[in-house]
Amino acid sequence: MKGKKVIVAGAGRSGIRSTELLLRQGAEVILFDQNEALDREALMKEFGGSDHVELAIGNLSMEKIHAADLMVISPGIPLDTPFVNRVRDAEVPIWGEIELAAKYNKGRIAGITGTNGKTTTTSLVGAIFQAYKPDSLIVGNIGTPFTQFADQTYEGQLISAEISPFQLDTVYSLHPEVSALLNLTPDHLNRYITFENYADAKMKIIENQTMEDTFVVNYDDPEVRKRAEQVTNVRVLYFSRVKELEEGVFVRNGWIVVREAGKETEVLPLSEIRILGNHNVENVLAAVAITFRMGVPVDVIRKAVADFKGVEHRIEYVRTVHGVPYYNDSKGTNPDAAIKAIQAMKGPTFLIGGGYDKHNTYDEWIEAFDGKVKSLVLLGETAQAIAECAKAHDFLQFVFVDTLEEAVRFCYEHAREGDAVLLSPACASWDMFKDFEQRGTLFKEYVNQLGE
Ligand code: UMA
Repeated sequence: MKGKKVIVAGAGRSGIRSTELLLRQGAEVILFDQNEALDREALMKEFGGSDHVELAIGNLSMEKIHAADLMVISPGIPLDTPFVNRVRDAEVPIWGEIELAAKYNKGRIAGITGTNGKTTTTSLVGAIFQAYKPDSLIVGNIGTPFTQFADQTYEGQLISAEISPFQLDTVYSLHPEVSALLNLTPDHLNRYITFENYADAKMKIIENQTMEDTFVVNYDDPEVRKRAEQVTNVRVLYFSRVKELEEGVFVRNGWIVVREAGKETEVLPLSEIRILGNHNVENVLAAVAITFRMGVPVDVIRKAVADFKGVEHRIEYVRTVHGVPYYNDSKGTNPDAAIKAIQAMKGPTFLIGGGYDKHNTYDEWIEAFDGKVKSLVLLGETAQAIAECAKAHDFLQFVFVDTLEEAVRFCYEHAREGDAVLLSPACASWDMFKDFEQRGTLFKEYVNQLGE
């Protein structure tokens, strides 16, 4: 990279870490962001006033595009954005942030994708790795860009990486030793238009794998299994929550069992798992399959799984006020994830939903309410569309609010002892918040401010 001119598109987490990596490698960087409101001074401070980085905010000139050797793009920037088309037309190569990381990585990657459960599984795999080798890394869509560490990794280092489809769109040389596809249901259709395009993006995770490598696959998900059956370049290792498999990882008599080449290993009883719901059993099965295949000893896997308490913003218990428990499931950013959360609720629930419009449909989510939702508190861009859908399903107990704080207050005033309050929006957060983490953190703040 020495002396190369690189445009980094997007000055969020990925862009900043990519810029730092490129500077370490001797490149000249133009950091470009379309948001005119960005604080230039604060941004430059990130790079210690380096002379090798220049900011381009708002607009990227053709002159700069033509002078560039490469553009590294952040995952949140759609690939059909006009400036990206101009870069492509100028025949400047476009790498995603993960591609840049993959070029420098020396470690052994477990790459995890899927519509839901990615973050929990990536965290759990990372926790198991770290219990085995403390300097193992947890990176990717989970919030820590891979570029932050990629050029400092060493041979044999274990890396648990959550990879989103946006990231997979722009990788060419990523080569996980073990990849995993947890499940596939429609999501991000505003960007992919069809489910097929979205599924194709996810399948890119195995593109560079060989028969030496492993593709861990959810046997119980028909969309995933259908695609895995066509795969010829990599060994497939199935896991199933409901079926005893001839080969693979499954549950028998309340125990997680690995069966390979006629040999069986009992890993741990389900009773030791602390995270709630069937979907989390699937996440544990995936994590067991991944770490077992990567050579982590079974006793280490068992202890790390039993110690794992779950992830922030996933059906996360916040606090009980007046006998009403509050749960933060801000990561319920699509109907399928939100269905898992409502299924995990045991009694009457005040459900806070709505947000950024990803062009999803809400019918299945509303059907999954199953008589448990006492009141649906709606906010954000999709509030009206969800209300229309609710009416079509004869569910009329909804109210509209303007802010998340107002939603919390409404629940506080109306919920009675024995009810629960759940923020699980079934939508992304980008209409009102920076990201789902900010939405979840604010929710917790509002809940923690409620009087006894
Ligand atoms: N920007 C533009 N033009 C655009 C769009 C964005 O200039 O058309 C600029 C914005 O002004 C902003 C920057 O790009 O300054 C944001 O870049 P980004 O959206 O790629 O965000 P990052 O902070 O780099 O975060 C990204 C992931 N975000 C997205 O994929 C949208 C984070 O996943 C990830 O944790 C982080 O990289 C580290 O790898 C978040 C996410 O919501 C959590 N992911 C989606 C999901 O899980 O469903 C895919």
